[in-house]
Amino acid sequence: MRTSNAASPPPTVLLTGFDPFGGEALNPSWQAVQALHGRRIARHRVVAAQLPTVFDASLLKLTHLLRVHRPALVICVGQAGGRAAISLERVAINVNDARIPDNAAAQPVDTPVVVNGPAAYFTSLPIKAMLQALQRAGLPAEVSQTAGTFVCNHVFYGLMHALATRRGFKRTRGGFIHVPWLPGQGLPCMASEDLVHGLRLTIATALTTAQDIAKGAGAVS
Ligand code: PCA
Repeated sequence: MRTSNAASPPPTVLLTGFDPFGGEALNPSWQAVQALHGRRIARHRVVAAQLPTVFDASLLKLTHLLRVHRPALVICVGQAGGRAAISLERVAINVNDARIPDNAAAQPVDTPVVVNGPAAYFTSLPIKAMLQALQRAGLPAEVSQTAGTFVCNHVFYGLMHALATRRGFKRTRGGFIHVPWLPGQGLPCMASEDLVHGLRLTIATALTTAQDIAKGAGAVS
C-alpha cells in the first residue's frame, strides 16, 4: 500500500456559465468559462461547469457543484445582451419575474427565489478592485446594480443564500458577472479573448484582495 505524502490538491474556483436561451445559438458565458477550465490562477484550480437556463434546476445543479467541489471562490457568469461592458453585479434580489420562458418553458412571475428568504444579498466579491483591474487592462467594465429578475438573478440569489446558510461555506466568496454578446450575436459585443482575459483578471483579483477598495463606480444613476 502506498502512503500518500503528496501535497493536498489546490483549492478550487467554481466558475459557471449558462446554456443558450431565448432561441440563441450560443451563450458567451459558457464559451468564456469553458476556456478557463483547468487553469491555475493564484494557486487555485478553476473548475468550469454549465448551468441550465432553467429556474430551480439551475440552483439544484449549483448546490450539487458546491457540495462536490467545496470551492474557495464561486463566480457565476451569464449573458446580458445589450450591455456593452463586463458587469460586476452588486446585488441579488429575492424575486423571479420572467419576461420570457426559461429553457423548460417555465415563466414564473413575482415568486420568491427562496420562500421567507431575505429581500436581497450583496455580492461578497471585491467588485471595486475587480473593476479597477479590468479598467487598467483597458477592458470595458462596470458595476451593475441589478442582475435582472430572470434565471441569472435566481442563480445569484440562490448562490448567496447557500453560502450564507449552508454549513462549511462561511469563508467562500461568491458573486455574479454578466457579459455582453459575442460578435455575431448582436451589438454591442465583446471579443471572446477579451471576455476570457477579463474573467481571468476578476478571478485573480478576487483571490488576492482580502478587503475591497473604495472607488467610485463612475455611474451617476
Ligand atoms: N442570461 C440570463 C439567464 C441565462 C443567461 O446567460 C439572465 O440574464 O438572466
